[in-house]
Amino acid sequence: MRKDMRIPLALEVLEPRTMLSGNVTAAVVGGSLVIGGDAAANDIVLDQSGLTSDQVRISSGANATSINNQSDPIVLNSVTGNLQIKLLKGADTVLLDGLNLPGNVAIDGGTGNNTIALNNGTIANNLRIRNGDGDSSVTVAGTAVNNNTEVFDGAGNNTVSLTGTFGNNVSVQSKRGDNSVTLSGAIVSGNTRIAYGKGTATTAIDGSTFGKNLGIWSQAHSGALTMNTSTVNGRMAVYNNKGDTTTNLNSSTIGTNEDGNFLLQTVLGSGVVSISGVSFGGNASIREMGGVGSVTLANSTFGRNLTIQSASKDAADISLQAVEVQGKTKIKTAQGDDTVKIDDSTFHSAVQINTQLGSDTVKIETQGDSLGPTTLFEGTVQILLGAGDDSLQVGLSGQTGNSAVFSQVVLFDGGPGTDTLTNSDGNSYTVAPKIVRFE
Ligand SMILES: [Ca+2]
Ligand SMILES: [Ca+2]
Repeated sequence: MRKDMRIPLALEVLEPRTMLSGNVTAAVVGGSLVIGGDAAANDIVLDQSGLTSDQVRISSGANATSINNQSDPIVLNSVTGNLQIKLLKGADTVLLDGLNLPGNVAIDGGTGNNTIALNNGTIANNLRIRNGDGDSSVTVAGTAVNNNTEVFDGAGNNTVSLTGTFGNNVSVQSKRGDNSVTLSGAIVSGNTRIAYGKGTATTAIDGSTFGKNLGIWSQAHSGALTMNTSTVNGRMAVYNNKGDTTTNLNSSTIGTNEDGNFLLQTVLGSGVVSISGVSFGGNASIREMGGVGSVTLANSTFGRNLTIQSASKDAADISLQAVEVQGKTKIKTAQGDDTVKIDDSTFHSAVQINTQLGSDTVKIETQGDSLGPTTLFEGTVQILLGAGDDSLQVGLSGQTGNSAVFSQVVLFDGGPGTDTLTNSDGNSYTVAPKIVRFE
């Protein structure tokens, strides 16, 4: 209550007012600041405004919470070690506002719908945040953590947002629920690991740099991964075990050298993958094991091999537009009426397209600009259409922009079934193509 408010006498007799949001105890023990909450929804703010570097002020947040059984803020001295906060049950709120701390920070919100935020501070060692079951939110903004950062959420619908500098590894783990993790303007020096339990998983990465590897695991979920204008120096792996997922990677670098492999694997459920303006340093592999799959690659470069594999019995729709692959390219689909389209691309090594069962359609240079770039195959090419009534079209008659150049041995094999080949006049073959099993 503000002091300038006129308080009716009838209310004044309630003073000292009952603290609806409980009490926290705070003490410095052996240089470490130890804060403990109770079963109520505690709400505290820690800051150092106007204090010396080893002092910390603890105040109540908006929901009046007493500290050491008093309503006024308290200042504790000689904080030279760690900070430990345990708030137990209740929808607890804690804000670390501009704190510069010399040791480890561990915050345990306990169960309940907790809100934990760190704003513009420095943590000299590790940061560990834990929430029990409940719908919790964790926000780390403009903060530098010099060592490892770990966030663990229990069951519930949780959000985690990380912005700042993370000096070593980052791990974000959640149990069952609809969870979202956002890294925006984050600079991580070590490995980054994001792991979801069952439920919906939403990962948004924007303007971030990962010094080593980035791994995103989902036990069973449907969800979305979006990555924009970010760099992964090491390897990147995404595993989606169940549910329908979408993956959008844009204007990013994955693997700054040839060891920086990329793997995206969808086990059950449909996978919709869209990659645009991405540079892959190492091998890139996209594997879809179940459900309808769609893979669209545009304006991207691949430093080593590119593998796209659909093992699903449903149709796969694969499109490559203006991609450049240094290593081998392998596209393999299973049952279902699959479609593979390639335009305006350059393949410096061998290409194999194997569509196996189903009435499949392969279209090379059929939908680009009529005067635009051609597709260059500098290595051997094998297009194997497998069983089913398949169709292969290469180029559009009379359009220089829709034609392909083949520099090595070429095999077009229609496989069993009634297959059709349209091989336009504008295509260029160094060696006459071997054409088998087209009717
Ligand atoms: Ca509590
Ligand atoms: Ca709690």
